[in-house]
Amino acid sequence: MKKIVLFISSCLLFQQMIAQNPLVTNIFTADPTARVFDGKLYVYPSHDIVPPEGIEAPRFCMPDYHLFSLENGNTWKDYGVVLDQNEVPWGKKDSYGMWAPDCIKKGDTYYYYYPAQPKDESSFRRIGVGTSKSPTGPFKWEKDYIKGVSGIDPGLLLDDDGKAYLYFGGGQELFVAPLKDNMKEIAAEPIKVEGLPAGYKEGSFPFKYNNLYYFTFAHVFPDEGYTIGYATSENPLGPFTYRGKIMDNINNGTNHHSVVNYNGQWILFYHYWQVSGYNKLRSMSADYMEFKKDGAIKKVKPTMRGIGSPTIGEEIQVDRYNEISGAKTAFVGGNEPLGWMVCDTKMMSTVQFNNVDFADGSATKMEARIACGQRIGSFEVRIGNAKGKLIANFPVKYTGGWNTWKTIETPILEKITGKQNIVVLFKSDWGSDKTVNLNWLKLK
Ligand code: FUB
Repeated sequence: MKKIVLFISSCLLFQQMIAQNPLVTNIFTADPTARVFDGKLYVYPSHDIVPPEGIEAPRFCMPDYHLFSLENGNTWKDYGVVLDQNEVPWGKKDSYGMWAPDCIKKGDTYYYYYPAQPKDESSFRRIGVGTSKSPTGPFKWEKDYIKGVSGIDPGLLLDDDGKAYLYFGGGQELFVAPLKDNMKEIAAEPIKVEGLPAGYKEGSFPFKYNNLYYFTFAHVFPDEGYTIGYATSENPLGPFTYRGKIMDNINNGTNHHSVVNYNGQWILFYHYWQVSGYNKLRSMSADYMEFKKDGAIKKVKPTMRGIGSPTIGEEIQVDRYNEISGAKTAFVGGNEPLGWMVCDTKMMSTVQFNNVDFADGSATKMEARIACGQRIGSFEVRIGNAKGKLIANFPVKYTGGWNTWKTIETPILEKITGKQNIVVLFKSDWGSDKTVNLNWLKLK
């Protein structure tokens, strides 16, 4: 165990410096439910920990919940523990079973739903609820669990007519029940969510788009493992029609997700274990999602790039690219801080990085961290594509080798504002098969 913790600590240190995905690296986070409240993006995940000394972990070791908000488009603020397992009024003490939660707003009240192991041992998990006037709590926890509901992974839908529905469960079948106006009791017996494919399912997450109800869920295919699937219906209670996968299996132990529209862009939140290398210490991630014209969801591929939007003064880690052509990425060597670089940059190779925030256009210079092992070359930064507007030109010279790093800067040639996709175009004047190794760019 000591070895696992040491390995994880060194990974955490590394990830903190360069991370875009996963979203946070100071703790492990799983089952991310993202919500937008009054224009601000919040995430309500669960929390994986390394089992404390002497604790026999019950599958996952999950003692409490944190919650996060997105600040300045790029930083996740951690509000600390919102609920500890031993504060659950009806919960079994030290059960380490605080699995996937959800939070929604009705009127001026926020309702936080969570599963936990009940002390009356009446079920594997029951679902409790707490209320607050703020999305970040503190929440007032109901003394008892929601009667008539037994299962994991609450997913909430608040319909346009003010009616709310609680979806939940894990197994071959998932369930839905309408809630009473008080949001703390079910208004009718849960029914099976009809129309879903065979196989193990969990992680219910419903939402409504273009008057269609989308029911999304984690779905295990025996020969593939965990995927994220979706089904649609014209009725929140179903029956639904299975429409396919949103995310293929990503070699994960589990996957669990949510879908949110933030600033006009759809985002899929999910988890992965890229930091720990261990499928019970997961890290939440997010990538953009798109709909087709017929309402189908395009499959989302997990990226390292994620949804971050670096702005003036922040490192643009170009190895977290959106597209790359004629170049590769590799681990940085030499005396450089740990990180990754774009390398083997052939003549006219490109790397594209989306959503760079030029803000009010006050940046006048661009910095680059480079290493160059040949005599001369250059790279350009353009807007949109390789033929787009030229905004910066970096001549490069021998820095002492491909692992000898130097920060160089050049003027930004035109005032650029707002969020832009940038393309770096590499040019080798000597016909060499590589131009420069590039660690990061920065607007100044
Ligand atoms: O995080 C614990 C459980 O693993 C969740 O409740 C499931 O959805 C799966 O992600």
